[in-house]
Amino acid sequence: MTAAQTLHCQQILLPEGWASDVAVTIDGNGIITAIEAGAARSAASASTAGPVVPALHNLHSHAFQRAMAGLAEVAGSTDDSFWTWRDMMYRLVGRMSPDDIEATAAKLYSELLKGGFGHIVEFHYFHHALGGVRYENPAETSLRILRAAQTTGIGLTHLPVFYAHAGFGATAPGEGQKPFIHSVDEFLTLLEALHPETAAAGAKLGLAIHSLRAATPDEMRAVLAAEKTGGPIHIHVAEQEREVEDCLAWSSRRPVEFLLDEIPVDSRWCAIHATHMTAGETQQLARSGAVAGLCPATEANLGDGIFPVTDFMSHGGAIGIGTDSHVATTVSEELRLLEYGQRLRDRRRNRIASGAGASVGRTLFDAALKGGAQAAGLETMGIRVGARADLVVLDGNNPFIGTASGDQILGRWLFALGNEAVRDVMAAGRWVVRDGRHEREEEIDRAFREVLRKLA
Ligand code: NGQ
Ligand code: ZN
Repeated sequence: MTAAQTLHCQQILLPEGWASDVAVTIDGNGIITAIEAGAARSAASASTAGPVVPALHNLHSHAFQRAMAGLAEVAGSTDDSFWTWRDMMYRLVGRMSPDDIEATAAKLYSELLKGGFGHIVEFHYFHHALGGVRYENPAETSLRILRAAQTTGIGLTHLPVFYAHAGFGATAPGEGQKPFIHSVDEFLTLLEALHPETAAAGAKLGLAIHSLRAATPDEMRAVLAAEKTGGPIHIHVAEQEREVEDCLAWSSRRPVEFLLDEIPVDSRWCAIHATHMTAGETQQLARSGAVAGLCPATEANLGDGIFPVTDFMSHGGAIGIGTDSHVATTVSEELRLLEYGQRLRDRRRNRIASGAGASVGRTLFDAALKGGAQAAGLETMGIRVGARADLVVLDGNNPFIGTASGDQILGRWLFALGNEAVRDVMAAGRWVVRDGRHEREEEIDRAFREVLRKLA
């Protein structure tokens, strides 16, 4: 609980557009209770140091992978791929303890807040110790994720992941995958145990199926029939061409085609990556109501390919952004790369724009806000009455930001600056980032440094 407060914002991005001289009132629970236009500065308890935009939702994260970010950029052979990276990932971070996972997640979440994210959707599959050895509490590592979110103040949608096999046709998991594996019953027990825990932590609960590789259709149906989260459902799908080939060999259908045929995919769903689709699949996925969960920096880093954003959006498809393996941790980097991928493919400019005269930055930002909130299972989003006060204050002292108005502000931040444009971040009514520093940065760094020393 914090005290109720009223913030005066000289420029602010509201759901209906940019507005000036707006007073935002936030109650002691961090919920916006009033938004008043034409307000005088003197009526507010504080004023912001620059333009205010809503914090975005980060719809895809494997927090523990932040510990190895930047360390896999060494050639193993001339044929390094997603699959060789994955082996390296199992090796480098597969032996992390619950303490290590919590410290790494806290570091990551503090960085994400500084990058302009106010909410994280954690796709959590690291359930057990090395070799698949069970912890005394089956929810141990999930609880560490909840704690890390509370430490940093970021909003959380927790998605425990069902993972059972190495590949199509229920092949046995490799040694490196054993810390991720559940039977259907074990998984449902975990979900059940997490209902009260997530509620107590103020987090949302949903679930994920790791991929069509990791779960059989029967297992997926059993999990979906029994789960009672009411939250979002995420799945990795068609990220790599080899997954498409393997899926075709196994089922004579492509992954997205198979998923949409076999499972009732709707707006509760988020298809992570969905990189490799035919035009027909793109249209069908858009029409299903599912969000496409795009992670542009990781997709570039892993050599995945380019998602058909322009096509997908032209069919009404919803998109959101995630930072996945966390080689990038900022809103600006992800949105910029998302647009640049389309430009590099088309050899044209300004691809993701809602029409002539539309700002690319604004189109990207609005789309990621809407799709991100949907994929996080939140009913409300943006700066409006009833929503959580998750606000980003851009730096009015920065000459680029201070002289810009309206959508130019997003253009400057997303295409020409980066985190130096982000000054203060409020999460649920609390200033967790001030002047580019997280309020608990020192203790978070101390614990994280220990993890890195141990893993080295
Ligand atoms: C993951 N990551 O689960 O962490 C995956 C790699 C897999 C990304 N796809 C492992 N970026 O898909 O099997
Ligand atoms: Zn992922």
